Amino acid sequence: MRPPPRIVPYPFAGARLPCLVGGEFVSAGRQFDNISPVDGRLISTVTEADAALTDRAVGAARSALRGPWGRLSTPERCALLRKVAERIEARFDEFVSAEIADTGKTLQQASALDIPRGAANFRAYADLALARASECFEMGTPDGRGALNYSVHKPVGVVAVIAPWNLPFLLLTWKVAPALACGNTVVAKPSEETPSSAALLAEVMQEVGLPPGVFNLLHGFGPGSAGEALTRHPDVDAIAFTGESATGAAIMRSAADSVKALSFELGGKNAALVFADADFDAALAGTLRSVFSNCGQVCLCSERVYVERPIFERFVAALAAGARALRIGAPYDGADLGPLISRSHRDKVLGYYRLARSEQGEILCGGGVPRFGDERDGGAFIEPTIVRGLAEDARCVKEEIFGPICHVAPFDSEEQAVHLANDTRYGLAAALWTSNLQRAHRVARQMEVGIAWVNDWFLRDLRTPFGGVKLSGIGREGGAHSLAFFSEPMNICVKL
Ligand code: NAD
Ligand code: 6OD
Repeated sequence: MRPPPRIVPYPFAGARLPCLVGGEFVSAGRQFDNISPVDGRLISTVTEADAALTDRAVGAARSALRGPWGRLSTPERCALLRKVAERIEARFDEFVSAEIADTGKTLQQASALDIPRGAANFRAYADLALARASECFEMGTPDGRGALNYSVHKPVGVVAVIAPWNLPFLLLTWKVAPALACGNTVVAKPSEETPSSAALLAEVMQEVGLPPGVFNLLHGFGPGSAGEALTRHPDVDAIAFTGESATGAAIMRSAADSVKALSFELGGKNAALVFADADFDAALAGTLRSVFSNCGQVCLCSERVYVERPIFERFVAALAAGARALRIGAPYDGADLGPLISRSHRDKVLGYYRLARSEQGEILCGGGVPRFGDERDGGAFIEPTIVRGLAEDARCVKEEIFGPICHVAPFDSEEQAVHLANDTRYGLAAALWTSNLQRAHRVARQMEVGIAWVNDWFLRDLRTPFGGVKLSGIGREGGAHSLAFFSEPMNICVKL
């Protein structure tokens, strides 16, 4: 068991965060502000990579493929990845502090989920890359001597990794680790909202002695900035992206001319189905977690909760009571819920709160902004909110909101539950709550999603496929799936 984190100051207080290009930290050029969502204060400034710096980073990554990195064996590369995990753990408190400063998330979450998962991602992919087997097929030939086919895995080349702000370190390392384990070089771009844990990761990469250009870090925005420059760059071979579905579409357009390989983890409008035979208390606690974790800013969060009619009123009353009891506050206050990522995201979520009212929804709890009477009023806090009574085609039921809100509705049969859950353009995750194992399996199989949990939510084994269908993504990451995306298999046929 890890000891509770020490609270340390934000490592970049008053500083300007650099990019990392070809093994050098670069702070020249334009900069942008990094604002705390807790109180609206400026916490640091950040170097914005332009097209020229992006080009330098891609060039450095290309050269590094031909340098010492390209000659390392898989065990040597994996040993370096383990050192990365060790250095993250050695600087754990700084990582926690950096993640909290950018996002306002709770100390509990940053120290139990976000930062440990970053280190775990490097260890998991070191293990998986080492354990990976090659295919081998013996074949017959007319001369009777036969031939042997075997596959080797080569890196894809220069990989762009573009991450969102909600689980910044977890999601960036989720792609950087397998990309490096497979021998690629990486140009990473974290969200403009959350540059700090990525900046610490760049320091760690230098500390463990990764050759220059193997890991490059660019800060900046999407359109007209580092994100677009990177995804258009002709010398980037593959893009691993997590973010909004609309951004995925824009990246596809940018990447089309140079026909890049794409792995996309996109948005969700996930359903939870609570059957009357579920363990009531477990379903209630799990649903509260699946709706409100990280202030509703997890792609897997349930924004639509369907409850079987016999327990609907009781379950909804308990859910609303649970939501009202959630404590909203600053990261170190021991609160359950931090702020949203920014004021502009809060405006978007509040827009949906208003829309829910105008779409004839009944707000059961929340629906507004909490007032603290202190500096937190300058932040991006919002009330957890539950709505009922919306039509199934209401925008609040159809569109991803990405905040602490869900709509609750009853269902009367298994068939209806399946229909309601699947009646969406998204297809990321579902949570099913039932004590009937046959039903659980039957219903889970019918969910049009990439991930279904039965009697839990966000329980992760890093070897399993992760991703979505429909608007929720392209491809799968996790375990062998990530290794497959970040490698080019090549067959060698030896005539015997
Ligand atoms: P976003 O799409 O706005 O931004 C994600 C990243 O893409 C950022 O780094 C941003 O700078 C960059 N970007 C934006 N426009 C770009 C462009 N035109 N070209 C290149 N890069 C561009 O997403 P967000 O608001 O940071 O994150 C929230 C979204 O991410 C939600 O929709 C959520 O569901 C989704 N998400 C999905 C998963 C998943 O695993 N499926 C995980 C986390 C978040
Ligand atoms: O757990 C993971 O590996 C993962 N990719 C989680 C994504 C969460 C979305 O916000």
